[in-house]
Amino acid sequence: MTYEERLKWLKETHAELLSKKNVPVEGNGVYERYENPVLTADHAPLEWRYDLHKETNPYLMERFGIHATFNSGAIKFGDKYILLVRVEGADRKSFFAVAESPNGVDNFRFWPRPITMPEYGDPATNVYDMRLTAHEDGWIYGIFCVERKDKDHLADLSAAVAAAGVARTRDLVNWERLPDIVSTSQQRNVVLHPEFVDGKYALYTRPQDGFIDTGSGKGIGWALVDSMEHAVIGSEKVISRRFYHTIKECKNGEGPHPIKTSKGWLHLAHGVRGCASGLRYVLYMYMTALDDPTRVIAEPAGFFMAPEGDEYQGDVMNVLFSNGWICDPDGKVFIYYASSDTRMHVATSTVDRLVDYCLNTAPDGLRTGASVETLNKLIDRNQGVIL
Ligand code: M1P
Repeated sequence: MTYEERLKWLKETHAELLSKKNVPVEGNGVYERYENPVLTADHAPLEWRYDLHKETNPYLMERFGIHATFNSGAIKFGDKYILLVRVEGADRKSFFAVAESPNGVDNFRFWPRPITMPEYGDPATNVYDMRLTAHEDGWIYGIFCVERKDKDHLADLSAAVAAAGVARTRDLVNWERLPDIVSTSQQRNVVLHPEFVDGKYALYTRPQDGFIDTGSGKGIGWALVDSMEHAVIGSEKVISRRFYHTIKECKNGEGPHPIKTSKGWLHLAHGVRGCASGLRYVLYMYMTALDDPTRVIAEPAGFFMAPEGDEYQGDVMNVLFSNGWICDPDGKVFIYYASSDTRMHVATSTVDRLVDYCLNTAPDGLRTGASVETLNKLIDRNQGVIL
């Protein structure tokens, strides 16, 4: 192709991808997955990827490779559905960028530039997985993982340290960076609860012994801090515990901040278990009490969503991960999830259906006999119903 032909082809295929209509697919009654991913690396603007000057780029080659668009925070901003996307370049570095859609399920378009996130302390090697919280103090906070080289193990090129970075904004363009959260352990998947609790900011935490291993960290924790300007995690209470032979045997982590409902706080989280092909990441749900957000009142057994079809494949196989959802005033819930650290998808449900799922799905009995007992109760109940 000539330069001109290539440019025409690039513009047409990009425009076609961005305006592709998305449709729901009927499923298990709890939620509907949508047919197409809502964001892929190919959605990145052409101006980010190409030098569009024929004199300096006669072959119209990509000059900045975008590899993946995944693990996105989400928020309704005005009437727009916003994803705060983890964009990963071919160089393995992640950065944040905003994409907006008029309807939450298709036509996502990136804002012209990525976010220039101010540094705090030792500049980060990588930043990712931002959770957005419009807090009742009036700010929109973003908490994200900050990865730095582990300077105590310089010879080990994979040794890194994870901390929770904090920034706040009012417009999603200009960000005020606040000090990283101080914690005695490494932290990832830290999420800010939207309301004050006992006059303090409340954090969902995920203490971990190393950069990858949660080790002695027993699950998703909860900590109250006096200020987000100098957040210091003191004591952590484990609220969603890991268990042997469950979908969260190895690790878990809070997803987006929970949704407040009349029956309790609705939580979305990820659980990780090991298998012969590596780690398997799935999504699960639980609910906590309105008068005490640390008290679990329901937790359905097993996964809420697990990879299906093409979702299994990508940069890191067998992974579903969610750090963003949006609840509309009419109770419709847009669940944004990434598959295999590669692309973003959406599934929709309602607050009523998700609460019903949590309150009426049996918990994990933690042994096979208990599962069979649960199944038999359902079969008994259905006796006499003709299909
Ligand atoms: O590769 C799967 C996920 O691994 C990490 O999640 P966790 O800390 O729970 O193990 C993160 O790096 C996440 O971004 C990634 O999707």
